[in-house]
Amino acid sequence: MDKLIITAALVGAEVTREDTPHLPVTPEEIGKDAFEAFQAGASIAHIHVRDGEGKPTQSRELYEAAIREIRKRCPIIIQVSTGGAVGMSAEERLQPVSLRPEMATLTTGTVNFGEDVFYNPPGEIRRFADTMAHYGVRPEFEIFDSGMVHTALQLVREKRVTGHLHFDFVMGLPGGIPATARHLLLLVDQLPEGATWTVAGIGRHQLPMAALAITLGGHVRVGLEDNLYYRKGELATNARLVERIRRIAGELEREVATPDEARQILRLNP
Ligand code: KMH
Ligand code: ZN
Repeated sequence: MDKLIITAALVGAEVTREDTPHLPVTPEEIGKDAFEAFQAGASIAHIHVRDGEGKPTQSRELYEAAIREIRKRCPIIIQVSTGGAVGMSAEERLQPVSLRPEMATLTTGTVNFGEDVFYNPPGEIRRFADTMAHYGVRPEFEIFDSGMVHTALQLVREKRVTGHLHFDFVMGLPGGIPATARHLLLLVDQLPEGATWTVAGIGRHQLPMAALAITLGGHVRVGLEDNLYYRKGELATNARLVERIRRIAGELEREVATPDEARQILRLNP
């Protein structure tokens, strides 16, 4: 089994400072949280950025600033969001890709997102894939429901995505695929030989889905983007969520990957 890649989803687009005082919002705060997550065992930082009022934005400049703050502190793999927030245009969402980060997310379908719709029609999905290929950025497929795996593999057949394939299963979002062992196996069974996968359980599903992924040979995403609580009634920090996964992995005798080891597992360019 490969060493375990822990992704820290530090900030997201939906959670606010009113929800938790631990949410990093400024580029400097994002840099510090990425460093603490790295120290706790994370090898990938999945980032969004916020404007001066704490609202989600896909501003290239703010991503550049956040990436600079992370880079000066640690060698963690930086994965920018192209999901942004619901309602943003493709143009807006694609802005950080031109910074040529090592990775970016690529959602391969439309999904109800709570009471909203996270809109990803086929033509835009192709455009996202082509833009990432153009800038040499490795996509991580964001899979919110099972048909999205099929669409991701269609991009591979069309040679829009080449090289190693890595999937993130976002499970337990209202409107998306439920967070159960059965649904996870359904997703994993659809993957081609050699592909890697990680699980992002939403809310209270984060911990049990992470434990399943560790034992099944997958990878784990945790962080405040997906879950605010360490346990019922107790707010989490990004570092504590990562640290707990490292501890559980240790008990299960699964070693945790450094960023460079994660680069090898994901066949990212050195
Ligand atoms: N904020 C969601 C609408 C991603 O980062 O690529 C989309 C999202 C996925 O968070
Ligand atoms: Zn995200």
